Amino acid sequence: MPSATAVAHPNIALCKYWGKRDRALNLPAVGSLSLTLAPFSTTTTVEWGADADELVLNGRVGTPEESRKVFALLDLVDSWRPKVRVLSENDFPTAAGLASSSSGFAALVLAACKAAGQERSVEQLSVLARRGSGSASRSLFGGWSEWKVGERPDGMDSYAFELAPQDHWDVRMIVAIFDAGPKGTSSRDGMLHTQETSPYYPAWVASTPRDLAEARLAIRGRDLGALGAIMERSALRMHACMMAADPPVLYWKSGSVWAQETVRALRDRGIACAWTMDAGPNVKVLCAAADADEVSARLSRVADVVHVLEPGGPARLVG
Ligand code: 2P0
Repeated sequence: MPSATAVAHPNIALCKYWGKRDRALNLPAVGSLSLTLAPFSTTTTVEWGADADELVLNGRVGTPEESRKVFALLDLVDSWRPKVRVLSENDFPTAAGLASSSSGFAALVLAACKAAGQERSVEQLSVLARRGSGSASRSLFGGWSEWKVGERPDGMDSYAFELAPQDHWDVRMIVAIFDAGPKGTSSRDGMLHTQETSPYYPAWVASTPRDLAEARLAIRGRDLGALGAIMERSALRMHACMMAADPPVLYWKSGSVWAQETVRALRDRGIACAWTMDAGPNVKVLCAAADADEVSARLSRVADVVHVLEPGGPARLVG
C-alpha cells in the first residue's frame, strides 16, 4: 500500500489573516505574513489504500469534526481516492499556544500527494493546505512567508510563498502561555462572526495592504523596530475589530496585558522586541536571538509557561 510521511512546523502570523472572501474555498479577505517556527512540528503518515478511512491524532481516534475536515481535504487531493489511513502526531503540547492546524494540514497535503503519486508544485500544495486551514498555506514554507490574498474567484492565485529563508535573520519567538484550556470561540467561528457584525471590519480589511508592504521591507532589511511596530499594529487592529463584533469576541486575559506591559518595559530598557496575539490569550514575542534569554526570563515572571522558538525550515517528506 503506498504510503508517505511528512513533517511541518507551525507558524505565527506577524500580519494577520482574519476574515474570508469565500467560505467554501476558504479564501482570505486579506493577505498575511508569518514566521515558521522550530523545533515544534507535526509528523503525518498517509497510507493510500486502507480498509476504511481512519484518522489517528496524537494516539487517539480523531473526532467526527476533525475527521470530516481531514477526509474532505483528501477528497480534494483525489476525488476518486481509495480509503485512507492518516496518523498524525504533534511533538508539542496542544496547549502550547500555537495553531497545530497550520503544521497539521501542511504535513497532511504533502504526505497525501506523495502517497497518491501526484507531482504538485509547492504553490498547488499551498492552495490545497489553505482549503484545510488558512494558516496551513504558510507552513509549507520555511522562514518568512506571505499568503497572497489573490483575486481569482477559483482561488488558484491565493497561495503562500517564501519571502526570506530560515537563516535570513537570527530571531526568536517567545511564546508566553496564560491559559492551557481549549478556547471558547474557534478562529473560524470568530472570524466569520467578526465580518458579519463588526462595524470596524471594512476598516480592518482596508488597513492590511500597507502593513504587508511595510513588513516585507522590514524583514528584508532585518529591522526589528519597524517590524515590531507593524506586528503590534496588525494584532491590535485585528483584536479591536473582533472586540467590536456583536456580541464581542474577546480572547484577552489579564495575563495577556501583563505580557504586553513586560514587552513595553523591555523596549524602554533598549531591548528591541514586539508582541503578537492570535485567537487566544497567549502572547508571542519576537526578539533578536541574543536577547532571548532576558526576554524569556522577564516573561516567565508573568506567564505560566514560556517556550523559546526559532525560525524553522519548510515542510518536508521524511518517508
Ligand atoms: C493567522 N489566525 O493569520 C490568524 C490570526 C488566528 C489569528 O489563521 O478558518 O485555523 O481554518 O482558515 O487558519 C487561525 O485560523 O482558520 C489563523 P481557517 P485558521 O494565523
